[in-house]
Formats: sequence, structure tokens, C-alpha cells
Amino acid sequence: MDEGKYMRLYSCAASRGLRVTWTLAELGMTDAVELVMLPFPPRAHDKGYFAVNPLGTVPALEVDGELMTESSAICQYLAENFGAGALGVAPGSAERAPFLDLLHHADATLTFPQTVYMRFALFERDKGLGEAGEAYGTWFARRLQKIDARLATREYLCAARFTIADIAIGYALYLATRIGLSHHLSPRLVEYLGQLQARAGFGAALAWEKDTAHRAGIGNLTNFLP
Ligand SMILES: N[C@@H](CCC(=O)N[C@@H](CS)C(=O)NCC(=O)O)C(=O)O
Repeated sequence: MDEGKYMRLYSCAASRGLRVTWTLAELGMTDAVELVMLPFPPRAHDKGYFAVNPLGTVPALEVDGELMTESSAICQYLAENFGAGALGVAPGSAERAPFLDLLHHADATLTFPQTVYMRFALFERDKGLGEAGEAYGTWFARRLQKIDARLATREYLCAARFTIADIAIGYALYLATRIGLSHHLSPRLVEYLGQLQARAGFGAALAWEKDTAHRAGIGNLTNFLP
């Protein structure tokens, strides 16, 4: 690991790893982490990465002799260990239940159908499963109702403040705008996402990913996205 760093994060530009770089930027912790940007997908373009993460997925965080490969869990780990309560909702606090629910909802229920849509409707459309892919896009859209309803009476998803639940869900909404699903976002969700994207931490995370990828000679930053 580079001198002065005590965690190593492997990621690809604008992938679910953005949940992690964004959390680190919000915590002011980017200096503590060695960021390794990879071409997407690593399984095709950087086979050496299998030695780090046999799944070949990003993000992956090396910390404390362990490897974490779930974006929402990594955000929770960072918030609980380094956030001094700022980005998380502690056990026993009000709204801990929706906090955990939404943190997991982000990847398990929202990003999952998004990625199936991307695979069959975008990346591998020529394989003849485009229609099935589009159906996953619609399925994703129907699942947005839970977030939309929650935000009808709130500025942030829980605890009346910005938390990693907003980061995790915000990434799914951001991804929707990058892959041709923005027409499924209601005006309320568009406004909410705009507010999240205006945060200094979001901009800092994108810039960190971009600079690091550039220095690693990964030119096509959009290779993850169409
Ligand atoms: N549930 C995991 C999913 C990780 C994942 O599938 N990441 C995608 C990028 S966003 C990936 O690495 N895909 C490349 C592959 O599966 O080979 C998380 O939340 O981090």
C-alpha cells in the first residue's frame, strides 16, 4: 500500500464504487485511501484483478486484512468507523430501521435491475434479449415508488439529514440518468438528485476518480457506460 494510506479501494469510473468514493469524500478521508482505478469490466481488461477479488467486481476495499466487495456495506463500515456519527444512523437511534432498509434497498432492489437492463438492453443488445432488458428497465422504474413516496415529506431519506442512505440511493438515481432511464424519474426525484449532485463531496468524488484513472492511463472513462 502507498505510504500514509491504510486502505486500498479498487474501482471503475462511475461504477457502484462511486458510492464509496463519495462517502470517503464526504468524510474528508480521500488521503487515507489508495485508489486503484481499473478499466471496465476488469474481468475482461485486467485479469490480474482476479487475484485481488476472485469475483472480478468493483468496488473492493482492502482494509484490516479483509476484502469487502459490497458497496453499501463498505459505506456503512466507513461511516460507522470514521464518521463520528455524521453519515450513519446508530443502532438504537430513531429511523435506524428505515436507514438500514434503504441502504440495502439501493443495491439489492434498485441497482440490480438497472444492471440487468444495461447488459441486455445496452451492452449485449445484439444477442437478441433487448426486450427482456427493457423490461428490467421498467421493473426498476416501478421500484422507484418507495423512494418517491418517502421523499414526499422529507428532504433526505432518513434522520432529517444527509446520510449514506442518500449516497447509496442517490447513486442508483445518478446511474439511471447515465444509462437512458432518466425519463422514469419523477420531478421530485429529479430535484432530490440535483440537490445530491450539488454537494461538494459528490463533485470531489467524481474528480478523484477521473484524476486517478487519467494517471493510470485509463483514457475512456465512459467505457462503463454507453
Ligand atoms: N452488490 C455489489 C455488486 C458489485 C458489482 O456487480 N459491480 C459491477 C460494477 S457496478 C461489476 O463489477 N461488474 C463487472 C462484472 O460483474 O464483471 C455491490 O453493491 O458492490
